[in-house]
Amino acid sequence: MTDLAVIFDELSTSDGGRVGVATLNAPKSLNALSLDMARQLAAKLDAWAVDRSIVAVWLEGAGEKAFCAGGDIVALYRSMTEEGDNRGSGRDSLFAETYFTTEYRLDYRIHTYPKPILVWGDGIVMGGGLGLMAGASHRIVTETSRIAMPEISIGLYPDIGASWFLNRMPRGVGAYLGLTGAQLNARDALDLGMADHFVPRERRTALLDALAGADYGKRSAQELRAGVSSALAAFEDRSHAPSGQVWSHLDHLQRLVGTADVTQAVEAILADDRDDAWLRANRERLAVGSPLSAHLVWRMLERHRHTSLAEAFRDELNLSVQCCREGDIAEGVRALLIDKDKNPRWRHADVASVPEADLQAMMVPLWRDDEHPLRDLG
Ligand code: QUE
Repeated sequence: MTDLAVIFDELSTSDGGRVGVATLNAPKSLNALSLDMARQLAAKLDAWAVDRSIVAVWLEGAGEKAFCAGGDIVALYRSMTEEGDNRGSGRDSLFAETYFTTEYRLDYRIHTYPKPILVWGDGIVMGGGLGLMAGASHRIVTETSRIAMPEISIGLYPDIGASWFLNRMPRGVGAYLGLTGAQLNARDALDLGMADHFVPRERRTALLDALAGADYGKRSAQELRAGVSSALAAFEDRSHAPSGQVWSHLDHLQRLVGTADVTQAVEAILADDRDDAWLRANRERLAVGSPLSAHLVWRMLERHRHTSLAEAFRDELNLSVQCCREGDIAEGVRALLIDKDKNPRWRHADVASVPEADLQAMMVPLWRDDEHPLRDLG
């Protein structure tokens, strides 16, 4: 056993190159992305980007259960509630600022990376895990993939670029996923453009062997893509994918959230009595989620309908830090992961009673444009 946060390896290819392999290594916490992991992965991606012999990157999680269950919200919770090592905790939120800045910068790096990045999205891929997968050039899902943006349950909102990518799904679907934390399977992820390939999980090793045996030509960006694509083509087998939930319910979901405001959308989802296990689980998650978060889901999707990915990340950094300063997140993490009483006492009784002034306060800019920690993105 090793206690490295991320395990790095390099697979030799038959044409003299190497595939960089990065394994998130915290299986007991479902590979939740710690600040250490994010820093190490970012540094290695920088090195691999300029290393001529590296033809592609493979990113996966250790263990059988998860690629990555999300961010390190336990560390975030500690920084909000404890004195000591996380100096500048509490309202100064120095840890939160550092954590989210590092995470979003890494996510953005993956979106704009100059070489192919394959993500093996097996098992749980949620929140911060989806942030790592969303921007990769080759997003692979399997029979066990479970993908979601579950932040409403902890008093956060879909961050990690979701303000941008949830806006690129069929109208209303992003809002529904954010409000309910609905879980997508491999078929849904392919349908919604969140995954590119389905590969049965028992073919992982064979696929890695094929990547090592592929021809990457003279290493132009196009030849690297061609090498990866030719290796993947032989393993894609969508006949093994489960049947999806979203496409079959699309008209229904769009009717539920096709309302003038978030209060009506939430009322419509909660009042729905369609007898379907997936829809019911989504209603139940929304019913106990943070009312403030429901508003933030809706508002961020409105704000970022036409902005760039970089602008979305900058705005998310602002809002995520504000969520730590005055939102519901400490209480949400306490109830779900610390005390595990599953009984969060949110700041507001329901979605209808969240005052506009409270939302405005969350959206107050924390930095001047030329001092924003992510000012250099884009
Ligand atoms: C919403 C989230 C997260 C979550 C649950 C939510 C999240 C996250 C984890 C998580 C799960 C298991 C672990 C762990 C963290 O759960 O981001 O360390 O062992 O990381 O409802 O956003």
